[in-house]
Amino acid sequence: MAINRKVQTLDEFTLQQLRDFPKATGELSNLLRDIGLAAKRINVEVNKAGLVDILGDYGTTNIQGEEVKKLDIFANNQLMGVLRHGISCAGIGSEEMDDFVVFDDETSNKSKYVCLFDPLDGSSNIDVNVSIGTIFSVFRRVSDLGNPATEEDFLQAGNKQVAAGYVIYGSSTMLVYATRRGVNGFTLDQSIGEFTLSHPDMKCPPNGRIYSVNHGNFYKYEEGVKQYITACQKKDATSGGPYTQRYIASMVADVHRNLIKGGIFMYPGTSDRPAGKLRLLYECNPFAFIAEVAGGKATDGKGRILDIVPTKLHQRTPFFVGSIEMMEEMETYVK
Ligand code: P6P
Repeated sequence: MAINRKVQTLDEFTLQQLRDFPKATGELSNLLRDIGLAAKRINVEVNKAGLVDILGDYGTTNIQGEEVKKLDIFANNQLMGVLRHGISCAGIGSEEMDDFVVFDDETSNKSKYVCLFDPLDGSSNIDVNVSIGTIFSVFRRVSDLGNPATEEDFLQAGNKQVAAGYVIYGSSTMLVYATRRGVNGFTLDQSIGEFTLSHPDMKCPPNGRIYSVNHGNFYKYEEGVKQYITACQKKDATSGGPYTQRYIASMVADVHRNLIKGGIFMYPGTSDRPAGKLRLLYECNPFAFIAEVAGGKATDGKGRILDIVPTKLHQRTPFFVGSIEMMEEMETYVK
């Protein structure tokens, strides 16, 4: 079978980036390849999830006598494992862990980067077979190399991210990541077990007609949000065509669709949860970075997500992200 030389794998792509930047040490490329490896291992387990009854329920031991870990714990351990044993990451922050984990070994302490991630966002959708995802954010350390990473390395504003991305475990498995140079999407080619460049230089359409929000919370939203949602429902041919509401309560899937087709995703604050539900460091910052590099916009309803200086690992924020013209119209209602 002829090998398709035109298709570039994630490894080849990151190495090419390295060649284009001779001054680069290769640490970021290594880190991204490490994440790609973890994603491939997570993908295998996510695809088996439907077979859990056969393989043994999570939290029990399977027929081999091994403990069957909950998928999000499994995903967390895969990511932490590849990053701890790599040469590019000094520590991590994870949705699954109460506090930061500083690797604190000689090699890790010399590493330039720290990583934050939600190892398996939307995992509650696994048993209904809705696409789920991994979300990650990479910062250059501000603490002295050679010493263990510190909390300041993790609590940086999102505008300091050097890379951010996500993996979507859906009808196909894709890894999408952004650096300041652009957003690129890689689809897992199962025949060679490699992520291959399928969506080069992704751009968020400046406008769109998809709006994504949980209508179940409508009466808990602030007035401006309710007015904008109502305006979305009233769009018709005179305003460029009716909008359509798409929301599958899996952020990676909802935002990925809107990034490709154009649209706006909202998880506003509510009367009972004014800070909303989504986490700043490992859900909103990564998608805000990706959206802005792709030409879109991301705010908390009042200001730029990437300018928020975090104080806590798991802090939440209201979140609006998407096509720039839709975001700007939303902002005329939501102040
Ligand atoms: P709700 C999944 O649990 C998640 O964290 C995001 O992936 C998703 O966008 C959101 O929560 C859905 O929340 O309250 O609408 O069910």
